Amino acid sequence: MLDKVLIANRGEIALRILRACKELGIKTVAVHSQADRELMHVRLADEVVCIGPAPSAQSYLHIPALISAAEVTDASAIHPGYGFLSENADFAEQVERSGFRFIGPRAETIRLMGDKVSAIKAMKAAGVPTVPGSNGPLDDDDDANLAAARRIGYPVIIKASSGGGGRGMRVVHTEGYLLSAISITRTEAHSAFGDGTVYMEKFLEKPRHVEVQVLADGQGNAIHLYDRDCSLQRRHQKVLEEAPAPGIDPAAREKVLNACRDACIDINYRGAGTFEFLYEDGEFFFIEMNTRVQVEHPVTEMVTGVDIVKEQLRIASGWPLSITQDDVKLSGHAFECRINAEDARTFMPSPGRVTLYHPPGGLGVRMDSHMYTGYTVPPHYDSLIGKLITWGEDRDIALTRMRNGLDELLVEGIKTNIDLHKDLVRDSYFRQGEVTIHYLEKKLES
Ligand code: MV4
Repeated sequence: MLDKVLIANRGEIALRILRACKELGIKTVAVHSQADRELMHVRLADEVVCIGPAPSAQSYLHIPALISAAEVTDASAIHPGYGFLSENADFAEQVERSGFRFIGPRAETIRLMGDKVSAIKAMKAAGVPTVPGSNGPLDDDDDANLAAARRIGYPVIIKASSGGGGRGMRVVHTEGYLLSAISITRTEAHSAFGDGTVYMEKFLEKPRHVEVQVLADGQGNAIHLYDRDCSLQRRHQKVLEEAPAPGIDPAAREKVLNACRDACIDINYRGAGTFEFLYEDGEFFFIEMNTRVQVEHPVTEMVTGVDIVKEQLRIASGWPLSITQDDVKLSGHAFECRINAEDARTFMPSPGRVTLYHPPGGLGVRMDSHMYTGYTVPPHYDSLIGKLITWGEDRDIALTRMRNGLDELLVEGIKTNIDLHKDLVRDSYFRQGEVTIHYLEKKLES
């Protein structure tokens, strides 16, 4: 087992990783910026290193500072969490070249998935269903691009290969706009990502966002941990997630879950990963793969009983998966509400001092948060201050526990989105399940 892990992150996920390390008897190193001395996991870690000033670029994104911190503390591995450097292939490579284990896939896998054109190609070859599209980068050949769009059928979407997570995309409804859309998206992609490669897909107009969690040990073993629905989002920021995705066609689901597991073996995947799909009219369409632990991983933990972060640590230690597919039994239903420090109307971040924090409790209630009464939310980072997760024997019970949990949760002194969640968990469409990716934005407009 790994001896000592450096946690290259902050906030709730840093605490989540620290808890997993402690359960496995692994020593911990917390790194923090000058704005983050008061973080909960910094108090609890075996060793602490300040890695730089508040701005992320000079701390949590500063690769030499992180590697130096691993060197001076003699850490054996680095856990990147989510965001920051978690999907930076150069970071993974430098970590491993410096003699530390990167807790995640090999750098070449991160690179493969970071390039959406190559990710889709690899997944299609491995038997994962993809969106009808150009099956590769678009050339500077207007006639060929017009022909491709006609074959696919309008509307189409032009996406930057180096984009992802909603950056660098343009929808085209009619032929007259296709060529300018390709050229604008290419130019934007070039300046934003330094890569003007774009590709084309059929634009799905009312999909749900359903993703599949996988674990693989890089030694020939892989399992899926079922699916999550993350359709409730605003401007590509997820708000509320659940597992399993409700109302999915059972045959399509069985097939996609097995395809994801097989694809992991096919590409010799290592670590935790997520296959992102659009789900429309009973069909799954792969769009991207995430090579990190995700914010919403707890809903999967609640319905499978598998500790995803502990599995990441075991895999990074070189151990084979501790469980087989047959050991994974789906049980009940779980929801997660992302609690943000933000203005309810403008969604602008609302940092400041938490004058009172009271987390909810009871059977099937989990609060993943680094908050405490007196904690000051710094203005420099993401506004996520906690995640309320509930589990129940069925969707109704889990949702009732979420309504009760939100009513119990007290966060005073800063603005939060708790009232939005209280409204959502009482929304009649959401309660029925199966809302699309557009539902929340439409609801907020009205
Ligand atoms: C799409 C799509 C419709 N059709 N691709 C946005 C984020 C990026 N991961 C992919 N995205 C989309 N790709 C096709 N062919 C609609 C979206 C999309 C979306 C996807 C998932 C979650 C939220 C979304 C919000 C707007 C658009």
